[in-house]
Amino acid sequence: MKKARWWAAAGGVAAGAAGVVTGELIAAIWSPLLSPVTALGGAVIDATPPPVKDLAILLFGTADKAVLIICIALVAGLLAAVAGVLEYRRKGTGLLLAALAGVAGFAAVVTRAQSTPNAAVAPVAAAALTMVLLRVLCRHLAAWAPSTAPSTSTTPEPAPELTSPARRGFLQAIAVTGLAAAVAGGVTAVLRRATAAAADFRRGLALPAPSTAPQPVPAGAALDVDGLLPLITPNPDFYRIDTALTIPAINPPEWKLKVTGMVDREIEIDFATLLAKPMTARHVTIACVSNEVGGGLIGNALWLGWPVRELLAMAGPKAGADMVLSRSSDGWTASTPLEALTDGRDALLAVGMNGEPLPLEHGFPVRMVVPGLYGFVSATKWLVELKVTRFADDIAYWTPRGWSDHGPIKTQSRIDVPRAGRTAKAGTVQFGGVAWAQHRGIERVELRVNRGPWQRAVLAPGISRDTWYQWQLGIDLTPGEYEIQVRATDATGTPQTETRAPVAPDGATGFHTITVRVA
Ligand SMILES: Nc1nc2c(c(=O)[nH]1)N[C@H]1C(S)=C(S)[C@@H](COP(=O)(O)O)O[C@H]1N2
Ligand SMILES: [Mo]
Repeated sequence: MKKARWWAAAGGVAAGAAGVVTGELIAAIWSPLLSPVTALGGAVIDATPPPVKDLAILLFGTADKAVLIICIALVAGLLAAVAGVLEYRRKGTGLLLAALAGVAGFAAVVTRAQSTPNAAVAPVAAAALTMVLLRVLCRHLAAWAPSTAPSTSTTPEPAPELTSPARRGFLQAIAVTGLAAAVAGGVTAVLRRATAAAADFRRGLALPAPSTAPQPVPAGAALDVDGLLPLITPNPDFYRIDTALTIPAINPPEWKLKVTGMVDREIEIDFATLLAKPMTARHVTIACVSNEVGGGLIGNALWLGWPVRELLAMAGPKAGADMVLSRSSDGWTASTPLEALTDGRDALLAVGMNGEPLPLEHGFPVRMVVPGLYGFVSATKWLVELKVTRFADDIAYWTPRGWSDHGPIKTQSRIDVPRAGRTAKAGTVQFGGVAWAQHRGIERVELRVNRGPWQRAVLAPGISRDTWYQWQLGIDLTPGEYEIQVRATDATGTPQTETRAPVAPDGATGFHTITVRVA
């Protein structure tokens, strides 16, 4: 039946639309700065020769982006229709086309400058869903109108039974698919509107220059060892941890920070007032309590912000208060010792990260950064309230869930070079990595081979005691397999704990241990 081909095309379009829209929805929730469609659009723009670009701007003016999206939608729709027909004719061929489209989306996403690991999920999910729906729809269609090889059959195709259950099955399947696509599209549009407002404001935001300049990075702080991670972590590579299913989108003109609780006067400041305060720039390495020994949930950035102690001083904490419960716009809370916010360390109401406004996923427009404390008790993103209180009276998000109410960062060290399990060349094998004990500083890093004597590594100067330090050591090794361990000693002279402890309730301990094969 000829009409079946049209139905197959329609099925392809429905499956493709549901897949693409679901991908956009996942991106809106999970990686709001980069969706598969915007990534493809960006890739197309980059690949367009300048004369064509100029022509497009001449023809469409500021509508050029909308025209591009419409073109992408038309091409995608056409491809989806073809995929539907192919899949109906021959099982697997339409799926292959959908998979190829998924690969294109994936490639576009991962090669964009603003790409993050999160962003790669959406195109994969979109392609997978499209393939599943395509197969389901084609199965229903085949039950209703079995496809026949075009020329091998001499008998005319039997006329499809218009009221058959198979027909109803197909029409229901295609209707449900279309409806799901429409609902997902609606939700995406709502999320996008909020995110777009925040993202637009962020793009246009010029951060003030710091009144208190950052500590200079000492010469030699970044060691020249192949494979070491950068001393300052670029924003796209910065680890992200939070409980937010959708990244809160806060438009700064609507943002306020309240100071409440045990204070002489409750106060409230808005974003413009905050930005007008004298800003401090500081390198601080923040870390997650859930970081396993040797793990990557740690990053070092240059933060720009107003010291929390100044805002607290304006409110006047009452005697007896010992904790500040900071709250995010989505209700998450952290319990920070009042002392850590007032003892002169650079605890900041941060608005900038590595020279740009905070990325949305890192707490735009304002977050806390407190040197020396794990993020779960200090680094509140999308900050909206500071409640001055007592540990005896208030409880933070993670505390009833098996985690401590206090969280000073434990001294730790990590071997990044050579990668675990790699084979090294016999001779002098280069080892390198990082060590951290925020707000105490690192005095020494040592390595040992097969539990032999500790050998002192070259320790690079840290930017400050609030940041991590790089280290390196060359060790002569003959062919064989070795166990290498690292240990750091903080600047108070206390070596890191050898006893292994799990991440809960207040941070892992133990020596990072790797096996190196030397050949
Ligand atoms: N609003 C909010 N802020 C939060 C969290 C959260 O779940 N919600 N998680 C905290 C934890 S556990 C850590 S380790 C840091 C991580 O900050 P990052 O995602 O910018 O690296 O944010 C902290 N701030
Ligand atoms: Mo964390």
